[in-house]
Amino acid sequence: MLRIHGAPQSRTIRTLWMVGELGLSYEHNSVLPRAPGTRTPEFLAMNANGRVPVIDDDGFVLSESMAINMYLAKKHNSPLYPADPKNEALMWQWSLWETDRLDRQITTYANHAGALPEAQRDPAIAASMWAEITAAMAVLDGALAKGPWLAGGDFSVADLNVAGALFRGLSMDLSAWPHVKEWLARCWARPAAQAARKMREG
Ligand SMILES: N[C@@H](CCC(=O)N[C@@H](CS)C(=O)NCC(=O)O)C(=O)O
Repeated sequence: MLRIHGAPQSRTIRTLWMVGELGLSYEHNSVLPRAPGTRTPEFLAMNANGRVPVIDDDGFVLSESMAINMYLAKKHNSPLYPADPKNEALMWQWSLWETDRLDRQITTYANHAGALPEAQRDPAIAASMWAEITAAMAVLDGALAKGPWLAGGDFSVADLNVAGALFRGLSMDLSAWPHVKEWLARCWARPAAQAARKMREG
């Protein structure tokens, strides 16, 4: 049995989207980031970083949301896992790019622009993160101007991983990046994405 650890209000939304695409059944430990449940010896034995998501797939334990999605799609022979080596490499490229250029920047920006208690917010940190985010969004927009999907002719794990990470973009003004805006809407219109979003937002 596949067991998913992590609440949908975390990066686990990416995993929940993927299992929806694959039609997998799973058990869900909907633990929030930094909750006591992520600090137990049992949890830390699965992920010494104490972070979510983590999966336990019949005893095979894996963390890192991007790696989890690649693993699940490949294991289940999903067409979402690019068959062509070049498209597979593009899936890696975009997933690693997102992790490097956007992932932590988005979270840090969201914290310092509003999520943290006011006294803990630092406008300078928010501004520097926003500068990195806008630069990365311009890169993504340029790539999507050349074609509708990031790795080949169809929606794939590359799109799911990057669009999943851009969840907050759904409630942002993306008019400066029209190709990202349209692509993000296409990705999140998928039934599995909608189901994952419903789990997050209720
Ligand atoms: N690169 C990791 C990041 C995981 C991560 O930072 N998860 C956050 C929740 S979205 C977390 O568990 N944070 C707990 C903490 O900071 O202690 C991934 O993509 O899975």
